[in-house]
Amino acid sequence: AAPQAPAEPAGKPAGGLFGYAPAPESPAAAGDIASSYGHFIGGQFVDSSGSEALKTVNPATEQVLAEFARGTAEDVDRAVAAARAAFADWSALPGSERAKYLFRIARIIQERSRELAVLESIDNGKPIRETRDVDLPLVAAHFFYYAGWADKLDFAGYGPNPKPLGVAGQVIPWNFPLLMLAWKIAPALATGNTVVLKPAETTPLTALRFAEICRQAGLPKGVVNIVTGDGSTGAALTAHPDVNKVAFTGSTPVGRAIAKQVAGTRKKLSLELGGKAANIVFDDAPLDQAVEGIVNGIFFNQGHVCCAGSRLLVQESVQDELLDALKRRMGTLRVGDPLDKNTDIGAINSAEQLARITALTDAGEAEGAERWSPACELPGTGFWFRPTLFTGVSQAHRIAQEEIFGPVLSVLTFRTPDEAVAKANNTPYGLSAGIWTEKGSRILWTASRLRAGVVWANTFNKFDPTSPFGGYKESGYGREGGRHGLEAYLDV
Ligand code: TAP
Repeated sequence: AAPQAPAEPAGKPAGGLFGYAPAPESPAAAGDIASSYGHFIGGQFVDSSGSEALKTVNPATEQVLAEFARGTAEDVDRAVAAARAAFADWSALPGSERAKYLFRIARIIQERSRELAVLESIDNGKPIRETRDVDLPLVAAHFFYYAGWADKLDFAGYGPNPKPLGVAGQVIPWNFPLLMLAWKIAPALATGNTVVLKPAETTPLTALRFAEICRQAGLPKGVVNIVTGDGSTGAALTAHPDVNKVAFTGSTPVGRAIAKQVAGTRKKLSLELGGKAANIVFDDAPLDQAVEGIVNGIFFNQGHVCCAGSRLLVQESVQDELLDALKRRMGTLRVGDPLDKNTDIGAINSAEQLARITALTDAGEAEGAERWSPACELPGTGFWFRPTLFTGVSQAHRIAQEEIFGPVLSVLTFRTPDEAVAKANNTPYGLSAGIWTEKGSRILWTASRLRAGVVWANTFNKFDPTSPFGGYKESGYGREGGRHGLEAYLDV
């Protein structure tokens, strides 16, 4: 049955900013994608001031899914003005009232999770098993979690009555489109900010569907605005003089450009950038369990994961045993149709990303590392890459230093724990790491020496909205998630 629009929130003032009625239409079915989309500004879908349209394709079939507007500086200006106009009333609402909207959004996401999971898989290429069991539950959990904070900000540790910043300009990547949106929008709204968000060029559809959910939830106009486009649209947003807060997730080069742009302004900035995580396997680790963690660490979401365990550091004495088991397990991975529930590895998100992965793996071979992949079948059309591992990798190799952002694992070895730590820390990044060992003391010893924002022990790629996430070094600064995630949106 189609979920019903929820009742109006209690205590809602009539008319004005709050006079917006929930959209009457029933939620579209999963496959119901419009042929073209405008922006979502001031609570309505509007045409762009420009005439340029971009296309989003299904990376598993290369078919065009929809056209969408390439946001101009004028579009961004309109969206920021709408967010500014909404800010006074939204920030003045009691936290308990803002929480009701967030709880409502979270519930609608749960109700529409199948539709959203399918849409995300079609637009991004990721397996439906992941969108259904990982992305969507985490998206809803994030809204539920920050809804809980909205009326407790006085107790968040930032003193009494902490103030929102104003209008947040948020730019997100394509690897977890809806989850990155949730990481950005939920804490911003809970703390009383209003938002203009730009989704990535290759994955705009779930953000646009989220705009419908904002209408269904009766969210006041202008509190959330979505402007689609490319890098120029993102740059217009982060450069806009009436934006108070810039939140960016994406590549380190773009993050660096934004940091320069924001320097000397009064904007508060948080950056979640790239990574090159080490997954460290000690000789006492339960190897079967470690193999599962390594596979999850690098092949989850096609390796399009900033915190992917893309470097395996294995203790020399167990290298042969571990690699034999890992290769056997990689041989069972199924690459193919993202909508097939048995698929382990879906499509690479774009032709450009496939070209980047191909170039870096070619460099790995040229530099002398040994490449191995199981002989799995790949579909004829679409963008695909076999799960791949490289042995004989040295620390100076590009595949040991640069983020590949694909299903490619670089294997290095170590003899002592000190050597493991030194090698793990020997990259410009510092986002995450994994440790596999039976010894609790070794977990603590190693974790305290790793320059990584997140360290997993005997697991990998585990996320929870209560837990802060973010990097050291060139992986960025600021934290998202948990109580720490509030700070990015408060004047503390
Ligand atoms: P980017 O090229 O950096 O793009 C990220 C977003 O920024 C996109 O929406 C992009 O628009 C936009 N953008 C591009 N140029 C811009 C500019 N000059 N000013 C403002 N915005 C601009 O990264 P990507 O290729 O989408 O994502 C992959 C990278 O993101 C990887 O390096 C990955 O590690 C990192 N990442 C990090 C995290 C965390 S949590 N640390 C999470 C996910 C991804 P277009 O899409 O139109 O180019």
